[in-house]
Amino acid sequence: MDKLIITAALTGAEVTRKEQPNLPLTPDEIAHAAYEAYLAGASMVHVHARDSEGNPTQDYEVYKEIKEKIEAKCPIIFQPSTGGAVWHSPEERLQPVDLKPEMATLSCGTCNFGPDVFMNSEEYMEKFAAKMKELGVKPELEIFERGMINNGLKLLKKGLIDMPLHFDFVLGVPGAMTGELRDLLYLVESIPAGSTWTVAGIGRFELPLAVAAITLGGHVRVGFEDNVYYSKGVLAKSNAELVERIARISKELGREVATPDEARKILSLK
Ligand code: KMH
Ligand code: ZN
Repeated sequence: MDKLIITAALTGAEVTRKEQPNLPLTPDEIAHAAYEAYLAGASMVHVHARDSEGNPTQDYEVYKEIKEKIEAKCPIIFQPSTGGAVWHSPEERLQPVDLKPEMATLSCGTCNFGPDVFMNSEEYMEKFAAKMKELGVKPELEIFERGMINNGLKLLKKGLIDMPLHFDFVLGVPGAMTGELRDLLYLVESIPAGSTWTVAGIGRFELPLAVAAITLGGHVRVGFEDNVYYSKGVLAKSNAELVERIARISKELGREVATPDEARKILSLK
């Protein structure tokens, strides 16, 4: 089994300081949170930018500042979001890809997202994939529902993405697939051999799905984007605290945690 890649999803687009007082918002705060997560065992950060008022933004310059600040602190893999917030246009969402990060997310279909709709038409999935291919950015395929795997495989068939694929199963979003163990098992058995996968359980699904992924040979995403609690009713102190717990459990279960360079090899990053 490969070493475990832990991704820290530091900020997200939806969480507020009201819900999590320690949510990193500014480029300095996000870079500091990335560094703490790296020290705790994360080899990748999934990043959403916020503007000076704390609102989600996909602005190229803000992502550039965050990327540079993280790179100045540690060698963690920088993975910006192209999902943004539900109200961002596809053009806005694509901006961080111009930074040529090693990876970026690529959402593989449309679903309900709480009271909203997260729109990802075939036309735009293809545009996102083509741009990532052109710039040498490896997509992490975001899967919120079973049918989205097929949408990803269609991109593969069209030559817009390449093997080995890397999937992120985002489970437990209200309005999309639930986060029971059977959901994860169904998705894992539905992807092509040779692919890698990680799981991002939302809210109360985060920890049980993470432990399942550790034992199944997958990888794990934790962080305030997905879950602000350490345990029921108890807020986590930091993203790093959530990462540290996963690293500890993984080592207890006999699975070593990957460094960023080891993660680069596991994910076939250039
Ligand atoms: N904020 C969600 C609407 C991604 O980062 O690629 C979409 C999202 C996915 O978070
Ligand atoms: Zn995200």
